[in-house]
Amino acid sequence: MGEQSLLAGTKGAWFGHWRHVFKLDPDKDISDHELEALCLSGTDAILLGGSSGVTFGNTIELMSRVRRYEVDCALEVSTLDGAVPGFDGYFIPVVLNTDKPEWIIGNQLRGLQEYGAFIPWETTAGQGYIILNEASTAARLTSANANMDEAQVIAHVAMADKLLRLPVIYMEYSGRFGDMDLLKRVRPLVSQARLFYGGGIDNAEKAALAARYAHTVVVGNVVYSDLEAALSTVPAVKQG
Ligand code: 1GP
Repeated sequence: MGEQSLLAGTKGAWFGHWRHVFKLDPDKDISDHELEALCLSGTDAILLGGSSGVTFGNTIELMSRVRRYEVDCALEVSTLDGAVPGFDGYFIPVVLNTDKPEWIIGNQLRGLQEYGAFIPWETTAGQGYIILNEASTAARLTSANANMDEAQVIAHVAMADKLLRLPVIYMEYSGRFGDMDLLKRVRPLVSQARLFYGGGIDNAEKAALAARYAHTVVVGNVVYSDLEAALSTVPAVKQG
């Protein structure tokens, strides 16, 4: 599937060309050697984000290490503490499948009140998170209703893409490889957003599968457990 289904708004966005992303957790250790391999791998971006333990200090430290390389470096702002200036871009997650208003607009409003004057809007985008692994930290933290049937997921996709017109829809299975049939059925329903997929990609085959349907494939945990496998996902996505 090509990029033709994307309307100009998202296609021209600062993240609109990303096919492959490594997501790094500022709260986890990574050596200079490993970081260099990731930054020079050909990935389109290094995205910093995590569900717990993210602070100003560990975020700015990891950002400055990634900054030695030319690769795009963006931040998912999931805590007020971790809002650090100097990134190429910022994502503001909005959890769509939770009943807890603080994860839909509450924390975001607090952030806007506190930092609104400093937000670089040209390079800031809302992410509509659909959290689909009930065992993940993100699901537990946000009380996400992760056990949804297909019709419910599709309604959430329509909410994000058509009603809210969010620039990113993020099918998040963090820690578990997701339902590729569902991802396949979601893809043609997305007309203006960029569809991110993340969760459980720990080899080239899974990366290639996800890349068939997602615009952008996010690879996280395997970076910390098997660097070679993580690196193998880059050509798998890019050549797919
Ligand atoms: C996590 O979607 C990302 O937010 C990637 O998931 O860590 O399971 O690769 P994994």
